[in-house]
Amino acid sequence: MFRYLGLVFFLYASVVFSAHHDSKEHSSEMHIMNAWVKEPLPGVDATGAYLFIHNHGKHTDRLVGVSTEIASVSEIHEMSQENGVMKMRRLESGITLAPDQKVQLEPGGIHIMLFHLNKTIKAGEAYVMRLEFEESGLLDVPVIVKKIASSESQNHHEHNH
Ligand SMILES: [Cu+2]
Repeated sequence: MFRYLGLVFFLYASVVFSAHHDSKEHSSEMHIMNAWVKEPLPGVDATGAYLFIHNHGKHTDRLVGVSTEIASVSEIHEMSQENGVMKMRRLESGITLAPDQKVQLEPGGIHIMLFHLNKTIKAGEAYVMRLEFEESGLLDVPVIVKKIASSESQNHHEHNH
């Protein structure tokens, strides 16, 4: 009887261990924090999404795509200053993260652009954003809608598409 219980425990423990181990081999190598979406300005059918990514894995990985339930098109963009003018361009090859590399997506820097919003989104709401990594695969993360100061949002809006 004790042997039997021991065997059951062993099987249970190995299932838990392998599930944990399995997830560590995949998406949990990527730590995503503070994902948020800027509440769109009235009448604007696009907005930005931001997050912090830390590659905890031993391999270089790449964020190659993003999708959300709130917009039909999501693109990875970068803003940079060229001759005193803020320019926005699409990062066609995504964001590469070496082992232990951290990348902060933020207003005025690298961001995710959401186009063709399919619903009205308001500050305080939460949605799901799906990140696609070349190695780690798909990772769903919660994103919170936040309002930011109008000067900042206008800054991004002026250089909108
Ligand atoms: Cu953009």
